[in-house]
Amino acid sequence: MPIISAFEKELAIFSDKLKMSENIVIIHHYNPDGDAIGSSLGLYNAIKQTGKKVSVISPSQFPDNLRWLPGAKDMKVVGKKTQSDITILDGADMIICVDMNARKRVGVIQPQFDKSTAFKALLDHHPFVETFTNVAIADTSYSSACELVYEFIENTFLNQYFNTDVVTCLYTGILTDTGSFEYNSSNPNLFRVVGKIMEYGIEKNKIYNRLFNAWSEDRIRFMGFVTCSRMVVMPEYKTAYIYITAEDRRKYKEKFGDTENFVNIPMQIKGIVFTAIFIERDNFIKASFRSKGTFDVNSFSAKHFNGGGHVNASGGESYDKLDSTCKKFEELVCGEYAEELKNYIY
Ligand SMILES: [Mn+2]
Repeated sequence: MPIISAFEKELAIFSDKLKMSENIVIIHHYNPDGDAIGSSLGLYNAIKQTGKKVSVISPSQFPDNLRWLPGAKDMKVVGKKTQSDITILDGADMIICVDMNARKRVGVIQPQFDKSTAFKALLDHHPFVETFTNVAIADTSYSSACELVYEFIENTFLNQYFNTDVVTCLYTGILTDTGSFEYNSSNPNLFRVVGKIMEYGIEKNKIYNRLFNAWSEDRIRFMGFVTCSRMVVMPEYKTAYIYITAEDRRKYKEKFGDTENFVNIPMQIKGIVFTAIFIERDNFIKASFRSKGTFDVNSFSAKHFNGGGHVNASGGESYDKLDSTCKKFEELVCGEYAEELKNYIY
C-alpha cells in the first residue's frame, strides 16, 4: 500500500490548494543533491503540463552531472550575490518545498520565504521536520523525496501528467539518495514505485552513466590522492575519516560536487561502520558522516557538529580550524563513543 495513504487529510488540502493556485514556486534545500533537484524537476515537469505558471528556485549552485535533467535549464539558481534580485516569490500563490525539514534550509532566500504570504506546502522524508509550512506530507519510510513525489503525483489530479521526463527526474533522486539501492532502500514500496517508473521506458543505464560515470580526470586523481594521503583509519573503533585542506582543493581544481562521495570511500574497508569527512571551506569546515546499521549519525552531528540528516547519512559544520576539528572528532570516537563503537556489531 502506498505510504502516502496515511496522509489522506493533508493530501486533500495540498491537492485542492494546488488546483486553485496559478503561480507555483518549487524550492529545495541549498547545496542540492540529486534528490533535491530530481524531486523539484519531477514535480515541475508534471505541473507545467497543467498550464499553470510554475518555476523551480535552487537556493545555490547544483552539481554538473544533473544539468542534463529535463527542465534543469529552466531553474532559477540563486547565488549569494543575486540574493537581492529574487523577486520571483512575490507573485507566488503557492510554494512547495521538497526534500527539506527546516526553513533555514532554503538558505539565502529565507527572508523572502518568510515574508511571502503564499500557501506553503512540504514533501519530505527527513526526520525531525519543523512546522514551517501550512501543510506537510513527511515520512521517513520514503527512500527519497522523489519516491514521495511519485506517490503525490499518483494520488492527485496530476496523475494524468506522468511522462518520461517526469519519471526520469524522479528515478534520478531515487538512485542518488539510495546509493543505487545500497541503503535506505528496504521498503517494498520503493520497488513498487520503481516498477511503475520502468513502465515509462526510461533509459535506465544511460541515467546511471550520466550520474555516476561523469567525473573529470582531475576529480578521479583527487580521489586517489585523498585515499592515499588524507584518510585516517581507527580500526579499534571501526571508524575512518578523511580530511581535505583548501590547498588540496586548489591543487586538484575542485569543482562543485567533486568531493560529494568521498565520505563513502573508507566505508568500503572491511569492518568500518562509521566514517566522516572534514573539508576546509572558505569560512568553515564542512563535515559529512556515514554509518552502517543503527549508529545514528544524525544525532551525532546534531550534538557535536551543528548539523543533521538521516540515521546513516548526515552533514554538519565546524567553525574551528581543520586540525582541531579532526582532533575533536578523534576525541569523541576514542571517548564518548568508544565503548559503543568498539562493541558495535554489524
Ligand atoms: Mn533526499
